[in-house]
Amino acid sequence: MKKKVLSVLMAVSLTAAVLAGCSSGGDASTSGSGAASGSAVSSSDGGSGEYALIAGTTTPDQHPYNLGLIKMSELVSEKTGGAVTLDVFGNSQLGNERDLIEGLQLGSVQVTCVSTAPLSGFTDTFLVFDLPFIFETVEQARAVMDSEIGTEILNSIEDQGIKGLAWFENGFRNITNNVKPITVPDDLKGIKIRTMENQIHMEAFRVMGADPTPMAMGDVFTALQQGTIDAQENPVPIIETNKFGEVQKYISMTGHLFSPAPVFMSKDYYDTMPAEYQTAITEAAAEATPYQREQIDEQNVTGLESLQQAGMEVNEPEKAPFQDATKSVYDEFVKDEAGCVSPDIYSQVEEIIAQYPAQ
Ligand code: EAX
Repeated sequence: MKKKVLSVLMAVSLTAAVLAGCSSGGDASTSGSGAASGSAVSSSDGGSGEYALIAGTTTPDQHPYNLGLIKMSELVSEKTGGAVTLDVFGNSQLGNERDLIEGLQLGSVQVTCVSTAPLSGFTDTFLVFDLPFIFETVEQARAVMDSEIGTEILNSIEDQGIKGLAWFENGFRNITNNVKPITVPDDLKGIKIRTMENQIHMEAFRVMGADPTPMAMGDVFTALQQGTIDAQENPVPIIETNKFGEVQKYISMTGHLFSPAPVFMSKDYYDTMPAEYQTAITEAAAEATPYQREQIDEQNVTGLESLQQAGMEVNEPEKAPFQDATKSVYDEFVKDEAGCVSPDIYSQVEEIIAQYPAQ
């Protein structure tokens, strides 16, 4: 009973604090997602369990991150007879992705699902996923996430209090902007593009002549609306569920990066739970994964249709010129140095990719 009260109280106070902060323009309503801020979505009857877990994401309620976590919530409640529940707070209500990762360490949130890019502030082991065009197909990406090295990477930051539970997915990232269709790298010259806080992503856009601006997700809709940035890059489900079609004219299907989306849990909290509940949580996360990836596959199609219906102009540029233009990033960032991709991890990932040649 004590644990439940504590985690809910912390979440409520954190939400109140974040909402106060959010009123400075970063709150859910300005992200165009339209979802009410301060609202949790879950299958539980409001955390009546002995262990009431709080999950935070930056994504709207209808995004597959949240749908996957709700599926996980249903499964874990079922497996524990309601003793363990999971409430999901989307739309950056509990902070941006860096805040959420830190929240796991501080104990203010117990679960999150984030892109790997912001992890560059905590560790280098996930950086391999930030190399432009390292994956050409989702099959290659899934093979790596579900491999031994993928599991090693997922579990690589337990010493920082962050336990990996599963590899959900964000997907292949595409560029939206208000200036012109992006058909060749030169079209990016001078384009002010929002990126995640990741040194490799920023360099990839810099070498193509763009002007990368790292920014928290909760501020992107307003920045696009006000024209302080011209562009952003994300998978279709993120673009559609955040209603970026309302403030962006063009979407260019560059597929320049693939974002995996690890589900993490606070290791301190996990370690306090009875073994049977720990098993229930790890099983629920694993069993929710195929469903979550199906939702990404589906929204990649339905989301693009609705963006086109909303008036966005879609173009599919040849990838080769962009691959050639960003090759230098590999020389700069695959080396045995801090802030770089470990050559050992890189070669293990490349070995797996080679087993799944793109058609
Ligand atoms: O992880 O910040 C981003 O662009 C991410 O793709 C999003 O928050 C989901």
